[in-house]
Amino acid sequence: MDILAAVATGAGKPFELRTLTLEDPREDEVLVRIVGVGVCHTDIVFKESQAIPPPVVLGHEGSGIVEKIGAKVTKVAVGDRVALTFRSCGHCSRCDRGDAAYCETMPLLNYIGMRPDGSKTLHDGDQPIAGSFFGQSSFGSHALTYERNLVKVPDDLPLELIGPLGCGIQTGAGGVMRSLACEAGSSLLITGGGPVGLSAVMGGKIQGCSTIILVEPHAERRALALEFGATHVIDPAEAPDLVSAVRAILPKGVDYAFDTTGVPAVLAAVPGTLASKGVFGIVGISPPGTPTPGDLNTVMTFGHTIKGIIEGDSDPDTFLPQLMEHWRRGELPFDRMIRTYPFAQINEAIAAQHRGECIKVVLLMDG
Ligand code: CXF
Ligand code: ZN
Repeated sequence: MDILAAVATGAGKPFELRTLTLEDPREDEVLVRIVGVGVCHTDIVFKESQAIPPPVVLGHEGSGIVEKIGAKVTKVAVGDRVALTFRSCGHCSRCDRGDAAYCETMPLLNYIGMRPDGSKTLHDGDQPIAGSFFGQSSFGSHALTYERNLVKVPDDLPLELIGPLGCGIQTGAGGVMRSLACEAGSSLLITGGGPVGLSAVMGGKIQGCSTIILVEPHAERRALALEFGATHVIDPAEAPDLVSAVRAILPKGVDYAFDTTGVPAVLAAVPGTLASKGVFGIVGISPPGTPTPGDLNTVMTFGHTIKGIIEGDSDPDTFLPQLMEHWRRGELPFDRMIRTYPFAQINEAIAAQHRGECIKVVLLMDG
């Protein structure tokens, strides 16, 4: 079938809107008509790094309506409203124990730009176009995806805004609620107040953290963080020494820290803010070659843990419905971070996000 897609053609170049052909679903595949799709920083990293050689259709925070299913698909039916998340195999040692985000075949299923058998789902005339990004490539009017990517969306939730639950929001909220599992009364430092950091703030509030400190240069994001449950905000321009700024609030340091920036200087400073037995969770993508933060003898002496986190250790089938319930109760007002743009304005939307004018972009197909 013909679809409209935003094609990444190279570093520094705008996305190009093109009509492509998308294959019919195979027996284990699901065709979804995309209604909305969030833009995650990872989409930009893949576009600019050309980690998947262009031309490629990115996008991994889609939501929409099931249009066609393969013969072996039973989890969803035509007409279902669905959120799309990352792909996992469902039968390896990690999936078996509920660690889908660390699926043994995660790279193959999510990051290589084609099906694991090497075939490509998208073409521009005779030219194959890379796709299958996160098992979806949802920067398009339609996406081919898989049962394990899909979570049904009840009618009372805004389907067009729900895509970011499948990556950025589950990464931030899940990072704090599942990966760090911050206990009630604990203290939490979050560096970076983008969509992931602000979701972490909401996750910290849900967990009952008694101190939630957010470090973020944009004033509007700091203000939103205070509304979402942060107890303290730090403007790095005013307080460039992170360790003294945090220890002025908590002299013994924080129980948990969570970096969403990937900025090497920030990563290097955070271990100095940790209390004994402190745990430092990392979700920000840093430049290749960035060393693991912390001095090894200090890590050992104070019993620190440095922890890499993917997708907030989410088990999407159970965690996304929990996040939806938190939204219903007003505990996860993620929609307040979102600004919508028509899909055709993808380049303008990303430029506005880059300038810090909006926090989370969601592109609407009928926008
Ligand atoms: C990312 C996390 C860092 C590695 C690449 C994928 N996940 C979501 O955006
Ligand atoms: Zn993402």
